[in-house]
Amino acid sequence: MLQAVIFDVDGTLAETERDGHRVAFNRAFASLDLPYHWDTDTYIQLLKISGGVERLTFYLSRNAPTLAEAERARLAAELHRRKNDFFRELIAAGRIRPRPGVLPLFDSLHEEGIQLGIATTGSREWVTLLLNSLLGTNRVLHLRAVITAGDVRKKKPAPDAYVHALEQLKVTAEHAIAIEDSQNGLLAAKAAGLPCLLVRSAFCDEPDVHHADLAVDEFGTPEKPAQILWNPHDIAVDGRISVETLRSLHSACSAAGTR
Ligand code: XBP
Ligand code: MG
Repeated sequence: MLQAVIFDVDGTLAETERDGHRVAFNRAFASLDLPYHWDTDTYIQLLKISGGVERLTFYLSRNAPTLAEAERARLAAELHRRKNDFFRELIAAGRIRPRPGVLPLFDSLHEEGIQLGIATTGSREWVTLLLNSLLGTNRVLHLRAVITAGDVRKKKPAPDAYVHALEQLKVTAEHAIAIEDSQNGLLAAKAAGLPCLLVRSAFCDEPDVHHADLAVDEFGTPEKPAQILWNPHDIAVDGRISVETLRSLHSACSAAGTR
């Protein structure tokens, strides 16, 4: 029986990479008068690297090769701190909105008594503010687990965030589903033994949707029904991802022994 659903944050709850992080990284570069700018194509490739600090360190190693390692680490940390300041400003300005259809699903899951959790590679420095902005304080109170980058040793695609979320929810992987938007997230959920719904995000480069147990382009609304990208269990998706969709997906995965 489905007992818990664990949501990813970036790209899943909201298009934060498109509307937030990339904009904030570029503002951080400008604030230090650095000659760097991450356009969409560059950022989509850099998103293959989990973690903002790791992304910056990689980029600086390629674009500022003469920097000593210690100086590169200091600059990456300073840029990441500034990025998070700018990202929090964007959140406070209401520039980050929930993906269409995600809040009705969140509410239905809670009404059905299914536990709700968060597993993100993002930093708690902004996750708490973003969750309150996207979900509202009442829905945040329904969250029984919020795992962020600082709570785990290894970031996605390692399974750590999902393993930790299951522990906090006191649920085993057999009784839960993960909802993700990207290749790294999908691999992390599968490595933790979870069936995974992929709601592909705007900045997600061609993920191998075939790792997902069900993949759609959006959560779906009456105005913009969900389009199926991959459906190996032949789950009925009537234009949107509902509690019934997730229960059917969970049952099919349990029956097929796929997790
Ligand atoms: C996505 C990430 C994060 C964000 C940036 O996390 O990889 O690194 O891109 O956040 P998820 P930070 O999809 O797992 O929510 O700068 O705080 O790392
Ligand atoms: Mg994500």
